[in-house]
Amino acid sequence: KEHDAFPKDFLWGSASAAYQVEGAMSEDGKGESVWDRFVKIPGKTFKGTTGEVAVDHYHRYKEDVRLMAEQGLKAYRFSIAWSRIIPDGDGEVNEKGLEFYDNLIDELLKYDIEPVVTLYHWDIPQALQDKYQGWESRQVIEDFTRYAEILFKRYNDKVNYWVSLNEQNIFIMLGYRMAAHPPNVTDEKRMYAANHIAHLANASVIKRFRELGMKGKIGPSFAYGPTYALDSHPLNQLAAENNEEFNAHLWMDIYVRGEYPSVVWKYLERHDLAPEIKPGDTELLKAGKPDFMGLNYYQTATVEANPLDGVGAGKINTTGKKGTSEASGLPGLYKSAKNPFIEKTDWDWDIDPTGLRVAMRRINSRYQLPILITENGLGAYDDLEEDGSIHDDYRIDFLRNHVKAIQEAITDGVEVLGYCTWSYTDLLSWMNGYQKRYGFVYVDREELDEKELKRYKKDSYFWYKKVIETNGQELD
Ligand code: GCO
Repeated sequence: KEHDAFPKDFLWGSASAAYQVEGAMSEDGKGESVWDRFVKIPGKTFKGTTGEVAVDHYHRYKEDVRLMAEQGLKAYRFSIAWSRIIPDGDGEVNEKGLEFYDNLIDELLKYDIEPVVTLYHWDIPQALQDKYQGWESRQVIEDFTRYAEILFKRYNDKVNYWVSLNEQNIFIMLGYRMAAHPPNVTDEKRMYAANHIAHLANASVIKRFRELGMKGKIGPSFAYGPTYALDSHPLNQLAAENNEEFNAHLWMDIYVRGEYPSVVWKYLERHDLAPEIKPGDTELLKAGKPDFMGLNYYQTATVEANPLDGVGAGKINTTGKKGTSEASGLPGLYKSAKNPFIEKTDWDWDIDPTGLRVAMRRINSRYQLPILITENGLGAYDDLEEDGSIHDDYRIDFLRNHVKAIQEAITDGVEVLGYCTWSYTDLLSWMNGYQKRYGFVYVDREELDEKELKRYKKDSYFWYKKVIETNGQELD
């Protein structure tokens, strides 16, 4: 046999995030989040799009779950909005907010769909940003842990898979280095300080999970794509090593071992960028070891050497135009390069299924943890035909090749718990508005005036249905 089969209880899933789907921005007592505020700054999102209505999942969750059930979906990953549960972040609990997630979870369980619950998908309450600068204050560790504990206690009987922080690397780098996410900062020192505190908060929540004797499993979702060197020039190979240290090990080593990778730590010290380590920090970090590594995989990175006076962080393109992305890097360490062997998406992202296999093997051999693929998918323009069909064969190709790569990684000996595609329905792409579509289910936002937001099944919906039915045997 050329390949191992997918495990019997493999979680064929799909994913979303509160801000990107729910809408109902200030309904039922929800507080303001940093994203509700940030999108009002001109130029930050494509044509100023906001999540005020999003795809109105808050009111249409039953319809969405019914579509999942019809498809045979085994798992649905979604995030809980902190500002629905505790509107000001550290005060009164909002029972109405909890009720929404009670209902969503019960609806999923009714159809035997495993809920995978993300505690934090980038939407910290604005009140905590105003009060103490959010992730920059150690007070957030206690407040985030209290919030998590409320959810742990409420859903221990119903939820088996928990995600702590979603893509800490992304919200930290885009928030504090590139000013492309809240809190709209470009300051390396503040970035590493906030990142350290986010690590402590992540560990604290996992430690509390253990103390409470929770029955499920918990881990972070990490945005990882392996790095390739542009070519075999030793300095370019070194740049690839640097990129892995600064963009992957800096997070995953701390999650799993509670320790900064030495290359990064020495660099931070030399450049006066090191965060303050207080007594007890290392113990806390070591007590936060996850049960699995959640992997969000979209693309690989290709890099080459970057001189000391070379390119820096670069800019993020929210114009919706292809080909306007520029090189970015860290001076003296690495800079991005164009990989001549790899095709691109409509948004200039590399399409590289082999990179997923490499990612899984690297995580497996460096950390020896099972992997839950918490995101993978293709953002593209889709066309709704007159008869209500959407022929997204490019998405089917993309997903098929990635599922094959997972099967190959399983054959290589990697333990994989499941695969959540990004995303279930079309949703708001944080910076790219609604034109960048990821879903199995098309949402017609043209009808927004009438608040129609009608759902249509794409061809990929039916393709994935068959994949699930055959437990990954039939991919064509
Ligand atoms: C986008 C992004 C997101 C992320 C997700 C990360 O286009 O905005 O691709 O949808 O993938 O939120 O966890």
